[in-house]
Amino acid sequence: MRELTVAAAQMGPVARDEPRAHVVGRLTKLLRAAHARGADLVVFPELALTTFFPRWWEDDQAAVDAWFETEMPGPQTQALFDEAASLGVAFCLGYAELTPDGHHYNTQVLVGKDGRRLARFRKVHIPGHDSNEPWRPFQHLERRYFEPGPDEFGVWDALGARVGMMICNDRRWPETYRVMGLQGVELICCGYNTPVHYAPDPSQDVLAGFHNQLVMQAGAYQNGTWVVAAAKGGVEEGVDSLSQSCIVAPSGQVVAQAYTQDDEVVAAACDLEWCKRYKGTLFDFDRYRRPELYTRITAQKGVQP
Ligand code: CDT
Repeated sequence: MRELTVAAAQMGPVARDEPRAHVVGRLTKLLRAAHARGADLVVFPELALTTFFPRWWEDDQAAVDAWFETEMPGPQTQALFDEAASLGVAFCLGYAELTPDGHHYNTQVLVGKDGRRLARFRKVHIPGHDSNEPWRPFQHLERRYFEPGPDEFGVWDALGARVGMMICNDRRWPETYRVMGLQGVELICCGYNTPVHYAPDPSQDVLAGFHNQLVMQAGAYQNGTWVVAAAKGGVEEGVDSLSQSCIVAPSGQVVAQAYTQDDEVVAAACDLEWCKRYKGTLFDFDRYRRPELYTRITAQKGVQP
């Protein structure tokens, strides 16, 4: 058995004026709680260091850039890296990244047990809109503030596993899982901020939790992989966001789930060999897939009736 104990470190709301140092203190406390439960790897939410700022239109680019990190670790986050290294815990952290040449990405890093960065992933599917839409009770301006990540979904040999990453909206798309599945992924780390109210179609609001689990359970099962997903949930600056952080087995079963809307750790011992039961049978890609009949998936973007 190859076993990895993983934790989803869910966060409650982060206020607009909450200092980074305070947020890092909360993350460190979660890290310690996860370590006390035997975690080898702790997954933190998307944009974990700040409030979910795409809910506001902001004209002043300097004010926008203040939500971004220019270094990782930087002066504010070094303490988290140091604590993780001293505990010997790996972690996955989501943040807004501003590169030296001026690119803005919604980014997640995988950091090893020695505190060194193992991998970096930039969100591929950027949801929401890019213009001010005052008819909405709040904005979802990810498409204004972030560029889509330029790289395909990678999978890395780390922590004795094949580890992949995705960020929030990526988890809704089957291509995300399959591209990683085709690289033998065994564990996918995901952070998310999901407002419960979906202004373009409020009939979906009541289904937010169902859809969250639906996509991750399907993705895990259809690709024979573990999925660990950490939310930043609760009512943040007046906007209710989904919590329900969870760990999903390759069987598609949810094996752990958060029950609060606050800072909370959920953990599970994941048998990585369990992936083979699915990858080697029903979803033996090499034996059963028909890629010659799927070319439309990469050749075409929208619907062509
Ligand atoms: N952060 C993020 O990607 N949230 C989206 C909200 C979609 S509605 C614009 C999500 O898929 O959960």
